[in-house]
Amino acid sequence: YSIHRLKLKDVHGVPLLEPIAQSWESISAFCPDPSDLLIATYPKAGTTWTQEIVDLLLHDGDAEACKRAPTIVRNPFLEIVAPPPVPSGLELLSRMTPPRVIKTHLPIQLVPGGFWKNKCKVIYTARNAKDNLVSYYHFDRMNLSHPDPGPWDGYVRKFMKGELAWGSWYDHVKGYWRAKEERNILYLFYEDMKENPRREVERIMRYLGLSVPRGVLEKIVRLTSFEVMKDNPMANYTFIPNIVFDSSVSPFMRKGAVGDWTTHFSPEQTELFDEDYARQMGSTSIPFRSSI
Ligand code: PPS
Repeated sequence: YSIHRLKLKDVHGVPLLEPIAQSWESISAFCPDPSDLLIATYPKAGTTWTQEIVDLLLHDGDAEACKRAPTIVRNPFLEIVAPPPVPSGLELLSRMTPPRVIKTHLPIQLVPGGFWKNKCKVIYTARNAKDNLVSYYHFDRMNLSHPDPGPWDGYVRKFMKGELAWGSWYDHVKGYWRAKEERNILYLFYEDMKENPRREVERIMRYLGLSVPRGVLEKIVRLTSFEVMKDNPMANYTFIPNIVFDSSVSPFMRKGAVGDWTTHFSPEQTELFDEDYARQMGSTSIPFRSSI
């Protein structure tokens, strides 16, 4: 098959990859089981990391069990419609029996209503805007099925305007934040996971109603470190051929760090971004680290 950079298409005001927009009716009609768990993120906020922690918690820290298949096969990516070897979400879900762990990048208003009706558990992971942007930039460079990111400066502006696939980062993080009490969403931060992974793994464990021994918890923290996951072929996306994910441009597991934006943003870009950030975030009290 040939790979080409896809276009974006508006779905209820959110730009999505064209094949997703074309299948929107069946995606939005998906009805989960109450036992299914949803892991929701803006792209590049720490999805794969959260997924690996959850899978290990559900398998008592059994590393081999969690190498049964690549992340995207273990946890279907709800809305994705892509050529092989990337399995389309709905197709994969139809072949799996609940309880399932499902990944999505959809902003909260586009999440199929069945998740709320069935009171599914939802874990949301957020990452500070500038690092999230940098990670997305490199991903859009290497993922040859995504729209061309173009030059860095223009990319920063597109991010600010919400013109990237899955739309505005600002609306995304705010949407889940506002709904988190009412819908019992566990809201995590990438920076907290970096700072104290054990504390955050424990939070996830409690949210899922699980209890694993201390030794297992320590093992899960080790197995989900950036260094270990980078070398885990079932977590690092190296199963996707280079004609789709061109790892010579940038690997999927790139840096896994907090604060990499400082090596990308010029002082002018920082100023412009921070001004706009204050405007877009307004009085929202989401505790992103202001020093980042
Ligand atoms: S995706 O495509 O949206 O599912 O990508 P996602 O997994 O959300 O984000 C990829 C970024 O997360 C980093 N990553 C990690 N950081 C720290 N620890 C662990 N274990 C880890 N696993 C993945 C990955 O390196 C990408 O960030 P950058 O900054 O580009 O390195």
